[in-house]
Amino acid sequence: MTSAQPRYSRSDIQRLFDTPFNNLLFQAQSVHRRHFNPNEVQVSTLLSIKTGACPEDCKYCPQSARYDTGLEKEALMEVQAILEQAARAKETGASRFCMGAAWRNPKERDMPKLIAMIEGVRELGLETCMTLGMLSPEQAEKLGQAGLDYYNHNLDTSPEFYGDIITTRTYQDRLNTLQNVRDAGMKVCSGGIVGMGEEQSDRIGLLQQLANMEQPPESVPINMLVKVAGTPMAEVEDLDPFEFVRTIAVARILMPASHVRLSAGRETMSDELQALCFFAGANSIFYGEKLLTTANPVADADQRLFARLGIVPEQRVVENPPEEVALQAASETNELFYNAMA
Ligand code: SAM
Ligand code: DTB
Ligand code: SF4
Repeated sequence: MTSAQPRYSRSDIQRLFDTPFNNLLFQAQSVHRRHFNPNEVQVSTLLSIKTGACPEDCKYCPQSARYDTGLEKEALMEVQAILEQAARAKETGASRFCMGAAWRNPKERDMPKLIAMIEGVRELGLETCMTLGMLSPEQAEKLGQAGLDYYNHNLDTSPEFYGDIITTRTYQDRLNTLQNVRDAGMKVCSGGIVGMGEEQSDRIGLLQQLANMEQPPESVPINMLVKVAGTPMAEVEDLDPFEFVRTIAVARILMPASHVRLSAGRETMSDELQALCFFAGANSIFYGEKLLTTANPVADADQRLFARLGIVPEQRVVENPPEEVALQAASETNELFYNAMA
């Protein structure tokens, strides 16, 4: 552990949540500017590569086999079909392609196909991300070797509230997977969901877990629960939108060098609320009309929002890219994003 990494107590974090809104946002924006260009937002596109029939019981999730959400289940997609979607995401201006599977964990027989996906998406010049459930150290090693840049695995909520949401895997299982991802040299994407009926102390507990990691995640998705009919969480009460903005601001202050992603839930947020989230330090979004199975704002709407706010997509950073990709990398993302607007 680097000695510079602070450890936050619950009361440190409580104090931030208790700060008057304007002061908190000013502090978050000041921290944000020390680490990032405040007018750039990283843009990722998601694809569900294997949909539904998941054996886990996550109460928020439309893909769990335990709830009847009317979702059509689909087997693992073929590599070629995935690469076509990735190429389309690139054309629309995304810099990272995230592939998600409704699995408890990948099976050994899936590994060669997963590796081919990673190699193919990288060859297109996109950053790669996957979220496939739990990973063993060996699986993490193989995916990292294949060139996977990020692995997404969320803690979802505080250790205290976790057992109310998921019973089929433990908090420690999740921490172990994140450690395996780190040990394999990949970047960690880990965050949670708010608006599940949790207390503020659970939002504090989640952020405390993330911020106190030996090395905090490079990417921290903050999802607003998407309430899906048929899941046990379909009717939970809405979270106060200002409390959502506060959660983003506190994440920004606690993890100043991480990308904080304004993740699921944008479909029901106004442009004004999203603008407040960007001011509070959110600097990444999922872009494209679908998340995994639920709706997301269409690309046009996001392009208009970015243009109105003077925000530009962050340039992608591909480590050791093929030479021709490296040559194009500097200007291409912006061009693609704004060409897609025309
Ligand atoms: N099955 C893998 C797993 O759970 O690790 C990967 C896919 S899973 C859908 C990825 C993440 O999506 C979950 O950890 C959760 O944080 C988020 N998620 C799922 N359903 C959601 C919903 N209805 N609203 C907001 N976020 C959701
Ligand atoms: C994350 O934190 N949010 C994304 C991604 N990681 C995989 C998933 C959101 C899923 C929302 C519900 C759905 O579309 O199925
Ligand atoms: Fe399965 Fe992931 Fe959904 Fe949980 S969140 S039910 S593990 S797809």
